[in-house]
Amino acid sequence: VTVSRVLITGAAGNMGAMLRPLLAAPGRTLRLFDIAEITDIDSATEEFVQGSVTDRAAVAAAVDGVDAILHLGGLSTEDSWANILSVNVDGTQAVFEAAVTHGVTRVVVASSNHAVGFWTHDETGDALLPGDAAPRPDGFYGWSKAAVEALGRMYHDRFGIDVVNLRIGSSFDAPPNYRGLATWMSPADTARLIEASLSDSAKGFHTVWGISKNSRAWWSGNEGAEIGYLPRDDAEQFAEQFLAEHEWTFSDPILQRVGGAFCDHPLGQRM
Ligand code: 15L
Repeated sequence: VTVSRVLITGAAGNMGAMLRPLLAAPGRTLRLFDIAEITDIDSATEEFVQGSVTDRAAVAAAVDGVDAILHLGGLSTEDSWANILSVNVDGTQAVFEAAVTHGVTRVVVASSNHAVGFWTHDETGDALLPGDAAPRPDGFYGWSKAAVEALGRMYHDRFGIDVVNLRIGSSFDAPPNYRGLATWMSPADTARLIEASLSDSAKGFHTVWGISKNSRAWWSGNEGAEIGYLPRDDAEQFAEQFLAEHEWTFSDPILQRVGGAFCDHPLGQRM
């Protein structure tokens, strides 16, 4: 355990719920923050603060007294420009501002593959797409992730806050579809990535892929390895199930582009 008090924003969301038991550790308190109520608090290891990332006073209160922030709170797919700006951009800025005010030196940000969604497999060829490939957002949602990655860079350069941007692929119990054979990050690997991001090896500023050790991955594990993230799971265990219905070929636009179907989704339309 490297950090004793961790704030998790968006703790009631998919990733938050998945990670709570996995990040629980002796001597560590998880402070859970969400707009939605969480009723199954484990009072030995968790505390709950209800609020929205769009409420600056609530964010400041949640940040007060923690050692690190895992910022998962926000819209997780395409939405209107107004909602994306308010929740994802203003919300993340509120988190960074509170970190400065309260002396929190580590912020781990849930970015997304959709920050770089328009990179294609053709462009990388035999190489793997680096964790810090230039932004090429595939919608307003992906753009907000690219924007908050850059915001983190600014807070790092101005205030020395250690920032890790996680370009998460598909973090679910199992790959949601055949694309997930390349993009999946298992729950156990997600927890490994967070632990690495909270550790001393991740001091500084880092942008890394959040995926498992997938046989079909075409996104690089190098930047993750630099902060000590060594994934162990492989989506290949699900291959048979998905490849019965879909051929694995990079001429398929879903597989060809980092962002898959997000690249074709109507801009600004809630998913
Ligand atoms: C994301 O950014 C979403 O939050 C998640 O729901 C998945 O759609 C994921 O990307 C993905 O690309 O699989």
